[in-house]
Amino acid sequence: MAPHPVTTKTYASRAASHPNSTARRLLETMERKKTNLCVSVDVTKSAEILDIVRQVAPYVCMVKTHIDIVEDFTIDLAHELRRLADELDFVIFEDRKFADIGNTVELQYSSGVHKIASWSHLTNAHVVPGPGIITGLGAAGKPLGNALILLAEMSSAGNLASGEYTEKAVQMAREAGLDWVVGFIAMHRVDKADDPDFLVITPGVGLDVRGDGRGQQYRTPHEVVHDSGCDVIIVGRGIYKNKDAVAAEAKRYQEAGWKAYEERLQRTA
Ligand code: S5P
Repeated sequence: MAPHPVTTKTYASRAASHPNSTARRLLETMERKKTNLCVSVDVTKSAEILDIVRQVAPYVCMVKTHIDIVEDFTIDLAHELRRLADELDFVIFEDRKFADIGNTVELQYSSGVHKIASWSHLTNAHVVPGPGIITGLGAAGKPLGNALILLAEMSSAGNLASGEYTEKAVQMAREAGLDWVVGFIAMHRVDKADDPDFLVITPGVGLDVRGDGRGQQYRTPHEVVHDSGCDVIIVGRGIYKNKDAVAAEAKRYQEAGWKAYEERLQRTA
């Protein structure tokens, strides 16, 4: 079977023709820093988040947050993350997984204590509510140059995002337009050969273990990027669980992810 056409292209060439400024920035950063690694900083104290971000920054294209787990959150944390994103050259992805009607998600995205739209370049949404969730979030995020990805698949055992559900998620992205919905959380290339240039961003990545005892399922960067054709690997605990090796682990995943990308290009050249 011929490889998916997107997997034969460089990140740089995809950046050049992308209509969304956040996707363009992400793809340009990937090429410039030679990394398809997104670190998921799932810790609960602001100082620890900022410490991990500073340590992993040289090796990442993107930092992913769960801002609602931060116990000492103030908006200063968000402003500092945004400042670091510019200084240390990465994109911010708030993994909020919105899942309500359009009017509610617009408020959750723009307002409350977190004001996510004001500092997070990228966020994501479940498609359970239907396309209204995409337009609701777009009302707040599009004017700011942000981007949205949809959860078309999940990494956890027994999840319901498969088959027709996944196909409908992809169809909703097509209908929304690439200037706002730039891709998916998915485990493989869920888009078709003639689709616009969607990003497939993939969690459940680990080099040392295959699971976490709570349903998470890990695959290696090679399986994810080379075999499944995904674009960005998300790694959380694999990088920050050993506090003394955060930078070293980030470098290890960066190198593994980039090698898998280079091998994918060679295979299809
Ligand atoms: O299907 C999913 C979607 C996401 S965004 N499975 C996931 O694990 N995630 C997120 O990726 C999850 O919320 C967590 O922040 C990260 C994986 O973390 P790790 O420690 O298991 O690498």
